[in-house]
Amino acid sequence: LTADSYPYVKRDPNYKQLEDSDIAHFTEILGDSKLVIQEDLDFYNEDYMHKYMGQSKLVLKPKTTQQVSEIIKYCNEKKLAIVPQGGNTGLVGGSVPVFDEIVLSLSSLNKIRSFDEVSGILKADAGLILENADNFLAEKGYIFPLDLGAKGSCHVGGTIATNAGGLRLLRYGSLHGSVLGLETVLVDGTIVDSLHSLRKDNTGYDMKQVFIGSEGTLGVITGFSILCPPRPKAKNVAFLGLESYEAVQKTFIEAKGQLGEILSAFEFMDNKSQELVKTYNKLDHPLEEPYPFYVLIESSGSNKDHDDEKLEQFLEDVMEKEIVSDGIVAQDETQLANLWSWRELIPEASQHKGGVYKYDVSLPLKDLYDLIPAVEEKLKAANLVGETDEFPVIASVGYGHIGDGNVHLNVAVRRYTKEIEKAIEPFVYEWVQQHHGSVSAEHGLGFQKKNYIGYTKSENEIKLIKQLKNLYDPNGILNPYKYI
Ligand code: FAD
Ligand code: S2G
Ligand code: ZN
Repeated sequence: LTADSYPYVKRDPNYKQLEDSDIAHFTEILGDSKLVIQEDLDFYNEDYMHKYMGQSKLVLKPKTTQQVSEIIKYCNEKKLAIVPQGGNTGLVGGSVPVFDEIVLSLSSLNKIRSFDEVSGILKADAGLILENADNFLAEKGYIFPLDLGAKGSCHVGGTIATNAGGLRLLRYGSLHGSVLGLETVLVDGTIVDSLHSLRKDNTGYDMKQVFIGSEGTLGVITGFSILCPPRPKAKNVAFLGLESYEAVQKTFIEAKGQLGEILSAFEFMDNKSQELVKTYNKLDHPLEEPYPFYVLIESSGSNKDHDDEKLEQFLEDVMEKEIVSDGIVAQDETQLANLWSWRELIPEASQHKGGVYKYDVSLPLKDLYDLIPAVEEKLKAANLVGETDEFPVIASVGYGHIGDGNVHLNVAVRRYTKEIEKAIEPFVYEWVQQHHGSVSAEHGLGFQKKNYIGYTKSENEIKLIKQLKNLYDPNGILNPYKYI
């Protein structure tokens, strides 16, 4: 989708058009023309799903917080619109320009600032890549309290800006709990250093919380302080086959009851999502028989023998009770990674034949999977689903984080068409609203869901959010056309 195909959005004439004098000023602030990029901007203009394409003519890559401050202050005074950008792996079109907004990339602001080996508190620049943060912590015997399939590219700052949930929220909780402090730059250039190292601090409003999940609309996150847990010494992964979504829920209850404190992930996948991965990675599936549903369970603890025994007992029990039909336990690191890949590759596999319509929703666990057949039916009724190229839709698949009540519906397509969008939206949002869910569990609102917050938030909540946005960004230069 490029700007002229956005029927409901027009470029706001109040935003200044970029001029040479602006670029000269930015070059002076950055002191290095390599940090001022005007060529080959497709990577920065296009989102991960190749669904949104902006037309920015300028990418700035500040290396210090001070440079971020001077850039933003200038842009605010001149009314030049900006998109703060991390690893550009966001999935709602929030990280790319809609029109010609300047891209403020944090990729050059990526240093580790300090690590306290006793408390496990890490302080670093926002542009630190998630995997680099976790690798650094691994050498110290600690783990980053967040993991997601984009870890090799996404920035920690970006995960905080989107309040990403990920594969281990069940064990380590949300970033609202693990982030202890932020360094942020406001539109007037003010640098707010609240990089505290305190687990408890009840002195006044907890201001960092408004930036967590603000998606670049309130200020730019330039640094973070986060509490990291000790790295588990023992990790196990079991991959199970089940006959029904009912059985998935029963297995979840048993896993919580029998694995308790060592349970670190509980992911479910439907059969069609595994079919997509099989076509994509051309490998045999870990389980011989096909099952309607699969569950990946990860345990993480401090004593391998203790954990092995607990997991074995749990598996025997759920098989005996015929809740689970089949299952294997990873025998080594390689097999553990391989089993995870059958869950982590679903996003890529969903879009590799053309594109994907993604819906990341929270629902009451009992209704969680019903959304998928409901959407599939709508698409079939519109005669859009089929095996051959004449049909744009390949399959609707469901998978996600059972422990968080969060399902990912991915409609894998051969091409994006208006008919598909009309069949799915606003049907999917109305369905989620009727079932008292959230239309965005963890990916945020961005550009894709800008008009749908009302399906989850009340008018008064939206009013408060708008008041906050006007207070922090009165000229609306931060990530315009998105969020609400
Ligand atoms: P970007 O995509 O660059 O930006 C995302 C948003 O944050 C934009 O609105 C941007 O303006 C803003 N932003 C970025 N950096 C800053 C900053 N420093 N200050 C202020 N605003 C900023 N998400 C989940 O929650 N759970 C998952 O399990 C998950 N799995 C994923 C798997 C794959 C394969 C992929 C591609 C994505 C996945 N995601 C998941 C999406 C996830 O939200 C993003 O990958 C990540 O959180 C965004 O980080 P980023 O650095 O790429 O930010
Ligand atoms: C996940 C990200 C990708 C997707 O895999 O858990 O959050 O397909 C998702 O939505
Ligand atoms: Zn997810």
